Amino acid sequence: MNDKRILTIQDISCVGQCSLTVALPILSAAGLETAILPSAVLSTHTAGFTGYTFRDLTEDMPAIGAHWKKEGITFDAIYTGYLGSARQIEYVKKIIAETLAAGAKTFVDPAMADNGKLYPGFDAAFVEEMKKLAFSADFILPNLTEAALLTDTVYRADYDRAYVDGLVEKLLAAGAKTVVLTGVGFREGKTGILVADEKGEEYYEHRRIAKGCHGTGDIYSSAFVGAYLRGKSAYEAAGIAGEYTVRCIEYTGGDPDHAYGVRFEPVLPEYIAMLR
Ligand code: PXL
Repeated sequence: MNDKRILTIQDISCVGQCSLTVALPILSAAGLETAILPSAVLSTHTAGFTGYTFRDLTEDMPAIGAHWKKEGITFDAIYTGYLGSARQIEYVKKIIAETLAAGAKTFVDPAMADNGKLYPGFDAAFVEEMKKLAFSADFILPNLTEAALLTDTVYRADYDRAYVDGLVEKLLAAGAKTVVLTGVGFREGKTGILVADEKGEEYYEHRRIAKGCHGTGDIYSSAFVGAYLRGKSAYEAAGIAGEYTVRCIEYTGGDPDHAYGVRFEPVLPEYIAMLR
């Protein structure tokens, strides 16, 4: 395997096991040199904590991008997650345009919403900017709420196959190349991932742990990107990331003292084994 260098752009939530504190170790475990561009620094993530600090790093981005351009730095893949502001997305697109190596892939997790609701601090203007970034990427990894927002579709907690297929069709029609739609379950006790592109779709089903856990979207996306860049197909990477995420949730075991995230670290050896 050639060593690959990936850039990931998402926030630093200092405490809370999400975003960069999850992406860096998982991408490293996949054997990738990982460069980072923090979109914001928060004392904790915004789900379940109150009074967190939030420093938006939008203003730092143009100079960081200009320095990388001057140094001739390029990346073999770029993966974006939680971003700090709608305005920042313009800078992110410029940095991608200037630093993406020839033939390199982009992955956009439009981390902005879940369970039918935008995360605190995001609004319709952010969604409009996110559409531009998402629909220019090689891979988008939305959950059902994000897919509904990106396609101006009413979110339905109670959905059927026709609703999900409608979301996927709209995402592809809007310009998405490969859609990795997460948290799609059609049967009791099961959830899964729908991988779709213009050639068709494949569904990977796995067991569903009843308790919703925070940070699992970031674990999933990071594990997917790592597996894909290690040479797995999109469908294989979707399955590996799904299994790894479920194992992390199982390992955490619903511990009430650990409600802010999942214990993904001790399960990394299983992820590495799945990559072989
Ligand atoms: O896991 C997504 C995420 C990332 N970063 C921050 C968040 C969230 C979800 O709430 O608050 C700061």
